[in-house]
Order: sequence, then C-alpha cells, then structure tokens
Amino acid sequence: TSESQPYRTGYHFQPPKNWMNDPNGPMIYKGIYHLFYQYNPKGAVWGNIVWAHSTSTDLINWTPHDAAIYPSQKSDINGCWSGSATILPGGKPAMLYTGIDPNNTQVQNLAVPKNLSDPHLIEWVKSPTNPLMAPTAMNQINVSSFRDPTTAWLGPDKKWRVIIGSKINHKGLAILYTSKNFVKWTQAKHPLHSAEGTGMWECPDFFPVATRGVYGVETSKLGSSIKHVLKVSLDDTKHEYYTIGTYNIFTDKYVPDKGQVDSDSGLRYDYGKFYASKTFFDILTQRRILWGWINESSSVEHDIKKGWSGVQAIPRNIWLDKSGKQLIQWPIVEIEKLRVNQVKLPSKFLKAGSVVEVKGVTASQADIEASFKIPGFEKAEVLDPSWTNPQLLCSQKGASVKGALGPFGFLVLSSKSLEEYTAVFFRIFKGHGKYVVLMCSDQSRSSLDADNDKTTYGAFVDVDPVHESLSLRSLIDHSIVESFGGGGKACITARVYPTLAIDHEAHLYAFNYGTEKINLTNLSAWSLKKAQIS
Ligand code: DQQ
Repeated sequence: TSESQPYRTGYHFQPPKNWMNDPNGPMIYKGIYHLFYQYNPKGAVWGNIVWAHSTSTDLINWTPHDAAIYPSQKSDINGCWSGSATILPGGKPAMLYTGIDPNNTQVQNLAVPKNLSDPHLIEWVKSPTNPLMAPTAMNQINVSSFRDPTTAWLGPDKKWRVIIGSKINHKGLAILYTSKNFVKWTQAKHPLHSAEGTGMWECPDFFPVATRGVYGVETSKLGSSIKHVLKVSLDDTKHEYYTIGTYNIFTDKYVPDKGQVDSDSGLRYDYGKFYASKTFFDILTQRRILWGWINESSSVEHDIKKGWSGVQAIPRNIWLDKSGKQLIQWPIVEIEKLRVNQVKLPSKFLKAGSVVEVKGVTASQADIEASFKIPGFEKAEVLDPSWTNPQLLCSQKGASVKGALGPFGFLVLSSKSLEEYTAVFFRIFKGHGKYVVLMCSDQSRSSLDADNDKTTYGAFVDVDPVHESLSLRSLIDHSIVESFGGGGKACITARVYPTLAIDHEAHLYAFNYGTEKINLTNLSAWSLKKAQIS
C-alpha cells in the first residue's frame, strides 16, 4: 500500500520489488519496446545479477516477463552484466553483454532471440561460442576492467564495430572490436577513444546525431550531416559525461570537438542522480531515446526495509542543440498521456519573498512547467570568476540564501508549512560580457529524516536570459524529482524521502526569494495518472 510504501513511484519504471540498476539492451522490435535491466531476483541490494525484462507499446505502461538472460553458461555463471542490443540486417536483434566467468573474469557474450516471430522475445539463446571477447595474456586487458558492450555499428567495409568499457591505470578506455559475422571478434590496434585521469569507463554509449533537427539517426549512420556522441559512466565518481565530436570510420577514431571537455567536469546528461545510461534508435518515431538508472539516496538498511532499490528515469528524447555544442533532452511525449486536471496560473509577477501555491494537482505525482522572464538585470549579482563549479555554488547558495535575481522556481514535495520541501530554482549572475544562469536542485530540506543523502546538485544553463524566457519543468513522482531547465539544456534528477509531504499531504509552490521581482509568464501543472508498471 502507499501508506507503507510512500516512496514507490506512480509512473517511473520499477520492478515490484528488489534491486534494479542499469537499463540494458533497450530497443524496439515489431512495434514493441523492450527494456531489460540489471536485477537481483533475491533481494534489495546488488547481487545475483540477471537481465529482467519488460515490454511496452508506449514506453510508459509495461508488462513484465521472466528474466531474459541469466547465468547458465560457463561464460556468465557468476553474473549477466550490462550490455546492448544491435539490430542485425533483416531486423534480427542480437544482445552483446558482459558475463562473469568462473574465475570472475569479465568477458563478452552473445544472446539472440529463440523465436523471432514472438514480438515479446521471451526466450533468448546464447551463442555456443561464448565468450566472444575475453582478456588474454596477449591483449593485456585487466580481467576486472572489461565490460558493458555498446550497440554495434556497421561500416561501409561490412565490418561490425563495438566498444567495451575499460581502463589502463587511471586512463579510461573504449576498447574497439570488429567482426564480419558478429560472432568472431578481433580487437582493433587502437581504442576508439581514451582519456587520462578519468578512471574506469563503464557503460559507454557511442552514437550519431543529426547536425540539424530533432530526429534521431540509426546507429550505423555516417555522413557530413552527422556528429557523434561518446558518453561514459565513471565508476570512480558515479558521474557520466559526454562529448560531441567527429568519428572517422577509416581510422576508427573518435575525436571530441574543440572546446568539448573530456573529463568529469564536462557535459552531463544529468547533474543529479543518473547513471549507466544508454540510448537506442526508435525506428518507429525516428527518435533517439535515452534511458538512465536513478539509484536511491537512502541507506542500504532503508532499502532492505522497504524491499527495493532503484528506478529508471523517464525515457528522454535527445538531439543535438542548434549550437552543436551540447545535447537537448526532453521527456518522451508519451508521458503527457498521463496528464489530467491541468491547472494554469495567469501571467504574474513574483515579488521578492513570494511563495504561490499551485492548487488542484496531486503534488506527489505531477508534471509542472513554467516560464520566467526577467524584467531587469541592473541588480544582478556579479559572478565571481572562481565560481566555476555549479554544484558547489548551488550548495553554498541554497534555496534559503537570498540573492538579487533568484532563487526563483518551484518548491516541490513540500509539506504545508514548509517543514519539508525540495527546491528547484534558478539564479542569474552577471558574468563576463553575458548573464549566467545557474540551475539548482536543493534537497537539504527535503525530509525530516536525517538518514538520507541530501546533497545539492547544480548546473549552468546555456541560455541568454535577456532575449529568451527561462523555462523549468519538473516531473514529480513520490521520491523522484526530475527537472529540465532551459527546454532541456540542463537536467537534474534527485531522490528525496519526505516524511510529511507524502501523497495527498504534498504541496506544490512557485517561489521567488530574490530581492528583484520576476515575471512568471505562464505556469501549467498536471496530476499524472498512475502508469501500469508491474
Ligand atoms: N553495472 C553492471 C556493470 C556496469 C555497472 C553490473 C554500472 O556491467 O559496469 O551490474 O552500473
């Protein structure tokens, strides 16, 4: 019941119980979306990992199936870890995944559907030649740093390519393998890419994006109107970062564009909790869709007590920003089917210190979108040149710290008298020759329970607040606050565990704690219906 389980989600994907981590092999087959995920059938902590499986026709409502891939061969007897789907010619899916063998060596395996006429692909068979890629004395790959194959792509030379996450000392590595038949794989002489100082690269993702427009492109697409994206998940910091760059199919090298930061301080899909993410190309709607795992901010004891851990973020449509310098992400449009009882606030000024309640929505399970305009910039605080770390800046200037232009935004999952709230907000600073927009998600007051991790998150948003209005959207789901600033230019996801602001006791507010008034040009909020998940 929701009384004993106040943190379970209404529309974010989660299994009925137990531990879940990385999304695996997302794809669409015969019009059915498939999500596989790292799952512990035996408990709420990581272990005994299998590929659990659910399918959907809309990426929102899901039907669970039996585990698709589970230890059964020598090459995966100690675990079936992360991997990806590739659609082979003729539309046949193939899964490459990491198996843990009897020596606890990480190796790469292949599984294919048993029955291609079953759109739900319930049964999977493993290649008898597994493992297909393994650390050897020859290749000097570390046995515990060799995992998470990507979706493979096909070159004009008819060779498949795939990368595997790895490291040498502290250098992150995308080891490249090639194959003519998808079964016999040869390690390339050079990695696709590497970066010093990052540590282990988990769950790499490598894919093309169109230089113009919002449509996604198939993973093997090459050409002059294509850029490439390389995303890696850093085991050391549990952050992901991505770069945009150029991929040369002839040298099989990827080079990030000038100005792209190839480290933990680079661009992130999400500046809060979001890890081991993976995209797939949705051929039905021509979108590239991103899945990511959101873990708990509560203690292991708490997870065991509630009997589950981990949720998946709402799938995001991603494309290249007009600037060519970053990606844009937006919750898939299907989520809007769950919207009911729209509440609109007329355009109004939020004076210094104002808190305006958005009434009429179920604030524990809601979608809220607003735009702000800044009437004047004269009073903007000057951005100190040393304030380069947005997360640190947000922690130092939390929601309760008054500024000039901001903090303004939303108080979500709030108790009536604001003993508890999560604040999602902007601040605007005067930078060198331009105004700088900071977006924060401040969890410090999110719960009266002291046992949770309440770290504040922050990101700079590349918008010009003088000429553009500033938009903010939050998807609120009991213990999840997933926020999108600047139309998807910066995203921050947080986990919170309110003790008072639960179910119908949760409230939603727009606020401005800055000294200068802000124009709230429009605000819409909706209750979101429950999705069918398990
Ligand atoms: N999770 C999997 C690994 C991967 C890690 C194991 C990332 O394959 O590197 O559950 O969260």
